[in-house]
Amino acid sequence: MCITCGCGGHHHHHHDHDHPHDHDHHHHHHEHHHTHDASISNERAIAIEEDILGRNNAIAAQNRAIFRQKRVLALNLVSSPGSGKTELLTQTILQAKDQLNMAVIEGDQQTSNDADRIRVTGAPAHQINTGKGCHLDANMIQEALQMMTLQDNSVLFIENVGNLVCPAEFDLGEAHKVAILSVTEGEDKPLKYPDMFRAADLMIINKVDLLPYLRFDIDKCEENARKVNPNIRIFRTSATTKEGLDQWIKWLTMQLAWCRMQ
Ligand SMILES: Nc1nc2c(ncn2[C@@H]2O[C@H](COP(=O)(O)OP(=O)(O)O)[C@@H](O)[C@H]2O)c(=O)[nH]1
Ligand SMILES: [Mg+2]
Repeated sequence: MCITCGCGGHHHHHHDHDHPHDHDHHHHHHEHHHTHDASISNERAIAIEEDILGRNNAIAAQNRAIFRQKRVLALNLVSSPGSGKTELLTQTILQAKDQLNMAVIEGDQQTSNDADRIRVTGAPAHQINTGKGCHLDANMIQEALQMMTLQDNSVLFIENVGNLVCPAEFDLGEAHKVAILSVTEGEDKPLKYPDMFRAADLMIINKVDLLPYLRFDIDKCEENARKVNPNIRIFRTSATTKEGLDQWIKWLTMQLAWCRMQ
């Protein structure tokens, strides 16, 4: 749960000031625990979590309506830091730019490095800095959309903050979450971070060019992912050698066609 990592702190403090009576009423017996996050009651933590996620989902639904209206295929790319999200996007854009209209929203705690890397390809990129935030939320995407011009029938890649835990819980309005796992991370990660691999419709196993140098059992990795999510689609890629990119681009083209028929 994202709230347990502390990133919900700001939200619930505001909330306390906005609606003090609600909480007095519902959580009267826990009143003395309220001052510090560390001593937050379980029951209250769940109430706060539901509240934050409920508000996020409402904004995500608005984003989804915008994407639908413009026939935009929005994808939420989630992974740990360094799995190759930006590199994969850069190479995808270079390889597919004659066939597909693509734009990127980049999420990182600091810097505009990744948006700069994307812009080199010629595709538009908008950078969001989350500061201490460990994930993007639907409101950040809504604000970014107001600063971008979304093309009809285009693909919008949203590169989330590198983190295999918190982004699983936050719907941004995307059509699919795409989980990227690189082969240097170990084949057990789908089992250790099941929420993320359950939330994703597609897993990309990246950096397969490094397989000869590692003891990474790629079949076992796929088996582990299917254990937590039997319906997950899986592609194997290398952003460096471009192996497997054609398959991924074909999938994008098919998803976009599907989007246009809705
Ligand atoms: N060998 C290899 N390196 C890769 C591949 N994809 C990305 N990298 C490298 O991995 C590092 C992290 O990539 P980056 O795109 O910044 O990852 P991100 O943090 O997920 O956006 C960079 O040094 C990339 O050059 C790949 O397929 N093979
Ligand atoms: Mg990146």
